[in-house]
Amino acid sequence: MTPEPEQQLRRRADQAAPRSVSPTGVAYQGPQAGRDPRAQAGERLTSPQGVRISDTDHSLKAGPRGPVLLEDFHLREKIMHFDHERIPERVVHARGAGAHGVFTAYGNAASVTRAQVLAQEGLQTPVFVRFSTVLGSRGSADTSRDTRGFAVKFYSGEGVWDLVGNNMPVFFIQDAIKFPDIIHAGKPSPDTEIPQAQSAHDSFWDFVSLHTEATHHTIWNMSDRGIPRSYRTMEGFGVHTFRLVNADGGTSLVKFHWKPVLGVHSLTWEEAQIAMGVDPDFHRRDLSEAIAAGAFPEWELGLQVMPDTDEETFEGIDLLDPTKLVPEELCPVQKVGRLTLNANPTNYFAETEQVAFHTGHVVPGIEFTNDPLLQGRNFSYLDTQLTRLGGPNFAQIPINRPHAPVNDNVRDGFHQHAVHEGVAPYTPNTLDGGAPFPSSAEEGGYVNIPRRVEGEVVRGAPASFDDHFTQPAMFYASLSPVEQTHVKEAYTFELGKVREQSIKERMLAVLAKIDTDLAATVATGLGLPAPAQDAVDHLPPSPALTQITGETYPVDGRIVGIVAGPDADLAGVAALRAALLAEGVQLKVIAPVGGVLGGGSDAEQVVERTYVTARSVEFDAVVVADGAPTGADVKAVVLLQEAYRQLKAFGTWGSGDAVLAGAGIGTGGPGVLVASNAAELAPPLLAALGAHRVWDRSDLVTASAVPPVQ
Ligand code: HDE
Repeated sequence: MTPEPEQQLRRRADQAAPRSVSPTGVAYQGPQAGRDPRAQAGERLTSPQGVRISDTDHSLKAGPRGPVLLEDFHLREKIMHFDHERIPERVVHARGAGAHGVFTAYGNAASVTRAQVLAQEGLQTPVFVRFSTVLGSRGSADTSRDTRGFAVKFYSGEGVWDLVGNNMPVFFIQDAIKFPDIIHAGKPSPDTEIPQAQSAHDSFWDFVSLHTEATHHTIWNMSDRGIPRSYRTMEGFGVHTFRLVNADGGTSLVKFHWKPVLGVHSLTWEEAQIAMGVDPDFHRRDLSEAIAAGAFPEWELGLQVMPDTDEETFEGIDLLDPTKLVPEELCPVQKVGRLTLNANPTNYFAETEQVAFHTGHVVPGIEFTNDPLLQGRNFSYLDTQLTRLGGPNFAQIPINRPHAPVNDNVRDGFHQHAVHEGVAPYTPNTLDGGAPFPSSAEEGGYVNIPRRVEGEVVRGAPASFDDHFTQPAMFYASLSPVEQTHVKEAYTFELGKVREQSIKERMLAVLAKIDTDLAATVATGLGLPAPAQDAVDHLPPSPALTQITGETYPVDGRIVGIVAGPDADLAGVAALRAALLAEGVQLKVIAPVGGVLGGGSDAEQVVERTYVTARSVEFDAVVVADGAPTGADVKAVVLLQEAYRQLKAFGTWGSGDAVLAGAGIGTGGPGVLVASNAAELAPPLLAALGAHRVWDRSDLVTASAVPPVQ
């Protein structure tokens, strides 16, 4: 007699599942389009060799009390695989989040490059993007002050192109040979392994105060760029100057820019710190939830196109020096395409962890310059994959596979997945009829544009690489007063965590070259004398470098918290929700306890956050509904005060102003919107969200008044 399926699978009662929700429990239906045949197949538990397993809960023993037998191949296979589930994390950029998407070319880049991915109007190229922090380990918090990686893999018809950039346009070092030094200085101390994912420690500031070519990148890190609000609100930069080649062989020197459609927007330092504790996955969650909600993150790709001259400079700026940017006012960014992220990964490990980027993955029409940092990277990224992904065949891992046909004559090696046929994996051959054949440029082959190389063999750098201060000074001068205040606070915090006095003093001397007031303010904060040194002359400020533009941006995917309770105007809450949702903004109800408000009524509202689970950082604006509980609960007061300090817009109608008053927030203050009903609140609230923050409130809240009364 055939046993019942339940008995066959030997599920214990507490293992019974209500229904199969994933392929793990779904019956095998043969090979299916889009399914990896090596992923789960069939409903039976098997060994890796396909042997059906009768019991995976007990090891094989000599009698119920043991000992365990060495011949238990199932135990050994299961544990052996488990023991090796982790692979080495990336030495830098270990913490990341990825997404799939598409890049659509506008076609106007055809004048500068023959790369179809950029040049062919309307061409849609699938992409995978991985965002990351640099210093932290894989399990570190998302919102540390750090540079963010912005790596894009284009699966183009001409082969894979990886644009492996950052959210800052400059780098700490000019020569790849210094990379281990800066990273060793930034990583936790070798003796204690403290601190995790922080630059606020002695060794980082020791190095950057000595190695002053790091000054420019460091001030970007100390600015609001070091703590983005979301991956969706970051700019991206290729950093290096690349050489693009068009169909006629004409060359240009080009810098790549990603411009977020939502505008550039950052966290406040308070938000970043709170999020590290209450939601270490802050950016990862934001990205996946936005995509799941259909608020697809978008960027436009822009090019700064500069003539390819013998000097390789533009307006006196050395284009081979990765510590220098080219102000957009001198060379405008021309938009050449749009990136849309529209799908979350299916499996974090298979995709986001195993994706392997490499600056050397380029397609015809995209070439390198002699930037010594780029040249070093072209070695490093291949090399690192050997250890991280266990051998030379990482291009066969699904997320790394080109969408163009591959016939590469490389064979064998660790984890070879292909069963290659034929006898002649070499060139030239007759045994395979000479195949595979090389391609000319006309046939789509990668043919380097001739470029002259000459010079004496030296360990050195051009004289222009010695200018370490004019561009950081220009960057600082370009910021708005609020952003300058944030930079001062960031240096004061970071150097305040440094123990060694001489490092602080040396760093103050560096700051004095950027701006006298900056150095003096940080010195005051540290309790040290301001250095007597003049700041350097610099280029005129570049308005493109400030984030506070006065413009308004789309509000898709923003989140508004609304404080309510059983007696609140729930019809009003429902009306506000509908008005916000129509613009892609979510409303989350915050109430003293969980459950449903107004259960059974037309306007019933599910409580999404309680006073215990809500924290200011997850909302872009806070509304207090008419009828919200007035008894000043300390957690609600903290929520409101934090959101106020974080320059978030407030809204209220009816009796909600009394709740705000209980938190010391007056309705006359900047960005506190009072409406006569919920529907009237929606338009000004949406406008305030589009401006990112209530910048007018900044002076008030940095004055440290507690509570922040107006
Ligand atoms: Fe990287 N970098 N890097 N880097 N980098 C890596 O590659 C390296 C540099 C960047 O999401 C590693 O696969 C050297 C600049 C991103 O998978 C490694 C130098 C820029 C990512 C490596 C640099 C970057 C990496 C670690 C100095 C911005 C994450 C694991 C010459 C333009 C990619 C890996 C991802 C990752 C080396 C400098 C960006 C070790 C030697 C400049 C976004 O190969």
